[in-house]
Amino acid sequence: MNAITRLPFLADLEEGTHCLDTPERPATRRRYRTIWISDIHLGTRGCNAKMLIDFLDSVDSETMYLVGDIIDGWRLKKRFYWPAAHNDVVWRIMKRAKRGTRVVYIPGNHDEMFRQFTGLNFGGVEIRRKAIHETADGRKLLVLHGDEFDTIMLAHRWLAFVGDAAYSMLMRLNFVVNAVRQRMGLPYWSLSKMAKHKVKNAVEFISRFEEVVSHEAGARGVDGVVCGHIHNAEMREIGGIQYYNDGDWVEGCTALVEHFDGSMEVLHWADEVAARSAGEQELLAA
Ligand SMILES: [Mn+2]
Repeated sequence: MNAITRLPFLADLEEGTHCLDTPERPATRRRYRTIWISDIHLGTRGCNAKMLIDFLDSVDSETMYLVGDIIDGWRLKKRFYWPAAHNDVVWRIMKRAKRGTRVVYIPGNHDEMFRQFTGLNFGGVEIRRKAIHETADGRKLLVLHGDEFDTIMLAHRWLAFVGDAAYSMLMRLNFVVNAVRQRMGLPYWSLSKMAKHKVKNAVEFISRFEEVVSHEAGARGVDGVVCGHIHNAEMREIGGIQYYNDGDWVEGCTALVEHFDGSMEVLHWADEVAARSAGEQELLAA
């Protein structure tokens, strides 16, 4: 809790004033019915706050869901890291709520210290454990972070651990094999096969998570589910349930959006920024 009370925006909130380090771009914003973002991990070096600030200044919506791991309380407790850009992200979200956007914050496992405020309204931001979102075309989507399935995933995590143990054993074996090969004057033996084994494990973990979440959502009688947690943006149908993951702002820089007709889309913001600057270059050349 200590790290949280040290966050500078809490003091600013009481005064009701704050100067943004990066001023808001007053450009006309692309409007969506709903925006979902998660896994921002403010308070860590990995967080891509610049990209997120650009996103927040470019889009607007009637409703915005913050689907967990917004602030990384785990890391903040170990080492306090809070640059101006991270404060600017929080303030942009607070301003949005003040302007009339419905902002729903569903804390994840890294910001679970905010779960104790479930049901409260924090400067216009509703804090919920989970939510049911109804799309413009009448579908009901369960919105939650996704760490609640970690216990079910434990069985798989154990398998992944076995994979890890096998991997480190192979590494040791590889060392011995190569020492022998060197003595015999043979070239080094590639590790690529083991690397592929690791990647395959990650892919299996992701698809298993998606199946577990979809199955649980189906049991709760909804049409689909929106989550985050595994830092992998996706939208696909699994066993008649629509699975949506809004990704993250550490590597992926992705958001999930609902258009006004109820159709859904994953936005890849790094691509949008690249396309925009390419367009600007063309304009300059013309
Ligand atoms: Mn998480």
